[in-house]
Amino acid sequence: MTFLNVEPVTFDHHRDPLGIGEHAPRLSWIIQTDIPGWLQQAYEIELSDGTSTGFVESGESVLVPWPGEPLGSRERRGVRVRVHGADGSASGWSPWSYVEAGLLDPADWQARAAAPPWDLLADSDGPAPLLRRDFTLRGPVERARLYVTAHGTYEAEINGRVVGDDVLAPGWTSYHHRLRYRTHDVTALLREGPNTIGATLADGWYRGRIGFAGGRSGIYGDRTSLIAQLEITYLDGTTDTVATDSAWRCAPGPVTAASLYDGETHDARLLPDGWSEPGFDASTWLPAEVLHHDTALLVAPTGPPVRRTEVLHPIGVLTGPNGETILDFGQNIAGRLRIRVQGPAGHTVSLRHAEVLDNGALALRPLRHAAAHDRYILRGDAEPETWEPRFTVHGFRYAQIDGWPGDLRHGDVVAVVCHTDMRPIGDFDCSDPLLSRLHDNVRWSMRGNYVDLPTDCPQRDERLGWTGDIQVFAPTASFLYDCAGPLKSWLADLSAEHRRHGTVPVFVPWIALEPVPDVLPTAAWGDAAVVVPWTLYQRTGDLELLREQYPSMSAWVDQIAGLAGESFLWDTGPQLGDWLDPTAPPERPSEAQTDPALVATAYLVHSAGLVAETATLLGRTGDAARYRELTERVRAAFDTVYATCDGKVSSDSQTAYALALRFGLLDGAERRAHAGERLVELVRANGHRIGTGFVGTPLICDALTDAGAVEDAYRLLLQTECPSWLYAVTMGATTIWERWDSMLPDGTVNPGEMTSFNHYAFGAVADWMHRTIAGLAPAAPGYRRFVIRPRPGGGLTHAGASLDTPYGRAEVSWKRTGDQVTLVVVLPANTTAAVHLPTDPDNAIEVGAGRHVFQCVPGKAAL
Ligand code: RAM
Repeated sequence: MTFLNVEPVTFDHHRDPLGIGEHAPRLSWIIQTDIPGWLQQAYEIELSDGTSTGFVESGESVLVPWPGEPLGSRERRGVRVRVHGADGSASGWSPWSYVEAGLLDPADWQARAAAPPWDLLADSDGPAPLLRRDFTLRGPVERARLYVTAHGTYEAEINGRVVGDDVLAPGWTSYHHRLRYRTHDVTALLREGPNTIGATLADGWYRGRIGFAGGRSGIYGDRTSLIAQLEITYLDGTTDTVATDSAWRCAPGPVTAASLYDGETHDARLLPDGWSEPGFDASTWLPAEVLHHDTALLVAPTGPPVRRTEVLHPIGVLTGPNGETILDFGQNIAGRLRIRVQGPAGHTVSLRHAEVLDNGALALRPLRHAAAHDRYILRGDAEPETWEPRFTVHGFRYAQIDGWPGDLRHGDVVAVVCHTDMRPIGDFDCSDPLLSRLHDNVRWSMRGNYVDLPTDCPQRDERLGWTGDIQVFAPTASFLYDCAGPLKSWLADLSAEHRRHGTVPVFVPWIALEPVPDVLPTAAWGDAAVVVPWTLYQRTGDLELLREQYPSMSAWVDQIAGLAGESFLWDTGPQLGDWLDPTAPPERPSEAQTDPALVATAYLVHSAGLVAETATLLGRTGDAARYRELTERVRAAFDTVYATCDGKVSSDSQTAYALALRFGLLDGAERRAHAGERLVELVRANGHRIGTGFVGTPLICDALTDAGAVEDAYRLLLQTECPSWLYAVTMGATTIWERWDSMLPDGTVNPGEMTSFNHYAFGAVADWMHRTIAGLAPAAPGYRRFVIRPRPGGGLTHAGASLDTPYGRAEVSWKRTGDQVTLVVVLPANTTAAVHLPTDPDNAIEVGAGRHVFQCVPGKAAL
């Protein structure tokens, strides 16, 4: 008996399709079957409103256009699907899945921006006031939705219960252009009769201090406000709306200071008992002031919110040089502590955070102007009090606990990991424990650097959406997590900032900070405008995303082509270059070995080529021809100016060759071969230690592999001496470091003022591990087709990767026994693959869905 089932339909890139912003979300489904080589021939979609497509002859099962009437605001619809196979097989209906639209029209919003009066605020990062309102429900409720956001960060409550499990809502978008709201199903929190809704409101990114070099406060506004609209539908079909307005009342709450960087102070004695429940006396509370807000800026989320995703217990209790109690959580994370404490009223417990220790004490210098210091002032209850800060987040592994009353017991202090709750989809594992740990570290750096947006680091006074970092890391990010939804939102911000500033800022959302007050085009950073959407298209098959980003993608290339002018070389203006290559002086990270103009011109070729391909896909033939010509001209200029006739490239550095080879910048097979040989020579001469910065690092292992030197790529990757990927692992790293030597071999912290222990950029090599060590790579957008080409080496005895692709789960693993390699490939339904056996990498075997086992013996055909 075979089986053929369709999993519940999913909508666009939503993890939870409640309150979506699309009128016509695209539909995807995964087919589970044991029929080998199964391919879809036709599908039928049925909507709960009776719409049916009938059988549509089509193999598409990913991001299929919405087949019915567009959704209206608040509208909910069920969807199910069944499929026919090319072999005549037929599935039953999938279970129903439901999608519900949010408020799609700015006119749907009645909520005003309710602002606590000045008296309740400090300059910035001070108290987080409470807002509340009582209301009465006329009868039993059928359904209720809370549409909510804020200028600031908020936590909402209804009848004494916290609404949802979002952390740091509404997250950070480019608030000048877009402010995300959330839709919560709050039906179960309401009851007939008296009810209360309330919220705690902190400054967050909107009004709090953000940015390096002292940062700035009040960047988006000097007043925080809550924007909330509770819509109730009664069983009898009538409705009521309770929205923020001047009827809301405000008072100080227990949070007396809240800063994203500096931490939170919570005085539990100040919590008004029952403040978000009916019957509370709020007569002394001050009326909220109603401020203008632009409802056109409100957007629904495209991905999941930040949540608490894991709890870690300390693995050790250490004593610092002055007798301090320091907890070691064994893992560098973004998050905060949760404490359970009992003691006298008014007693303060202090919590400080750091990523590493310096001479046994917390290393606070790398945090720069981020105090990362939380304080809890006890209420003095008879029962233990539990507290976790709500309006801050820290990057840490160690925490110093001061003022703990009594003995600290197991379970009293735990670390709560917080980040965007993306679905983990990809994994890698191999026989080398250091390499497996490196991969874990990459994943942890992704987790630590996705607190609502892709950041550079989670701990110091920075945490900005640096474009270059995600540009190099996007292929790895999109393998480890389903981050298409979150990145789609960030790219919408990128486009908005791009339009506003006339170029792509080096970080998005852009905030003007000394010493980079101006928005200047910067190679490899601004190229995120092109590379990130292109990468997501490759990994998800989302062509609409390319269409949305196309104006920004093409405008970026047009601008740079303009700067390059007649010479077709981008050799003007300041650049970050091959940032943090290991030879750059600690205080001057852009002074790399590789000429920044060479990097910039190489990236122009790369981006112009990707825009040409995008234009072709979008049917813009005129643009496609123009960008192809531009690509060729810049490439030719690069080749003439930066390469000799025998394939030697200027700067003569690992990065220069990696760029020239991977971006296809050199004419002639022989010259390319010479360039490859020179790269291998350089890598060997450097004792297989890494010589690249942000730009070269994601490319070098591929460049070596292409040059026929896969063993050199392995030796580079498996190197443990500084600088190398595994050096940090041997030094006990649990995340990827910003610098190759963030910690020096003697265990001291790098003297550079910019030294983070959680930066994902150098972790970009994980993409090579997935595609080349394990051999799992897309050959068509969305992994509709795979290229399986594992390259066993480096003394590994086994390796493997798995990925939940848009079509379902794919797995590749190999195991070496003597000179024989067993390769196992599992492909999801409706996909095909070209499998290149390690013993015969130049030829491909065609396979389809199902499990395939190959015994590869050198010199023999596969079994
Ligand atoms: C640092 C950031 C980031 C990098 C920029 C250029 O401040 O941490 O990683 O992209 O500089």
